[in-house]
Amino acid sequence: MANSPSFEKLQNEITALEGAFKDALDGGSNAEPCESLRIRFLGRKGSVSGLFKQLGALTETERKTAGLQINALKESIQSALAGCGSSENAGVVERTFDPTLPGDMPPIGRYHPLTMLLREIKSCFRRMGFSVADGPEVETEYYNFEALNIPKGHPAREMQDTFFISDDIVLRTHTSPVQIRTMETQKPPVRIIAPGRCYRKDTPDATHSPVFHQVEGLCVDEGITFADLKGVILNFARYMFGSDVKIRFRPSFFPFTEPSAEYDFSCRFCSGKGCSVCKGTGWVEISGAGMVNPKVFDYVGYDSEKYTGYAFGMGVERIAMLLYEVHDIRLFFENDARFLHQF
Ligand code: FA5
Repeated sequence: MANSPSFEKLQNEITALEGAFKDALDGGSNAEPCESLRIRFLGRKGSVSGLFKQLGALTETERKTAGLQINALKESIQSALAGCGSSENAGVVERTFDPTLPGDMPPIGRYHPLTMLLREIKSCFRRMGFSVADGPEVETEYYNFEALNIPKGHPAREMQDTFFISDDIVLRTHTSPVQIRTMETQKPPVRIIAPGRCYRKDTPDATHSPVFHQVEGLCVDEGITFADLKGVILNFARYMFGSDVKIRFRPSFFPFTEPSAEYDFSCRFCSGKGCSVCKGTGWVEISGAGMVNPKVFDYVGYDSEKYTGYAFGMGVERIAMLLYEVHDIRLFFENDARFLHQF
């Protein structure tokens, strides 16, 4: 026998009420206080009670079926609201855990751009047969100055404004002391780089920081010439910046090299036209360099008649500025995550 229209209508209302309760429960930020839900659905004049009132219009069989359905719905609403209001959230329906939602990703760290660059530099020089040496950042005056042919009172000490820890202990002003420490413990041939932090009382500006990094290079053997130095630096420049980069050597002075030079790389920002990074010159100073002064060989007991060598000390931040197109060295040390996350 076909169901009566009242039964069909009631069936639709039961289904609709089920949906309405589920929506009210999943209300997100608009979550309704549970007391209000209880009144709305289970109260004396609430929706469930409204369904029960319609049973009188049905046949006996229909009434049995629909009565069971409404009771089942009432129980499921009651159990969903059970315990609601007893939590600290003052009556808001407690959210159920949904394992299908994507999780909250914790912020992920990354390597500092200078760390990545130092790795690249080491990799480049390893390929050219250099090994990596290390030395202390808190250094004696002997290694930082004396053994590099910079005796007390020598004007060259003024070239590097020094942080003194005590009379004869300093924060190293350059990585050159590692040259001495290496030669003291190793016989030629020597071919090392020594990356590390250096400290100077330089006033911070766009290209100077009181803490910065250098990569020292030292190569000593029989028959080493300035041409070997130029070849290695050109190779390094091309590895880092591609075949278009230009390098230039300018005469300079360091007490521990003779002859001495400084070398520059062409400015990538302005392609050599002149800008604030290269201070209008088209070139960025990268490093001091030269042939190891025989007097330094005397300090470490190398035979300066037999051996020659070259050395260089590059500023790592200057290379990073050129490579990553960063206009101000201070950005590398401010640890602003917005800056660091770009690399
Ligand atoms: C020296 O420190 C020598 N020891 C380099 C050297 C090694 C010469 C071996 C010969 C043989 P200088 O003071 O010029 O040289 O510094 C070398 C490089 O370090 C500079 O070219 C620059 O790139 C970088 N540098 C120096 N001071 C700072 C600073 N305050 N901030 C950032 N980079 C700096």
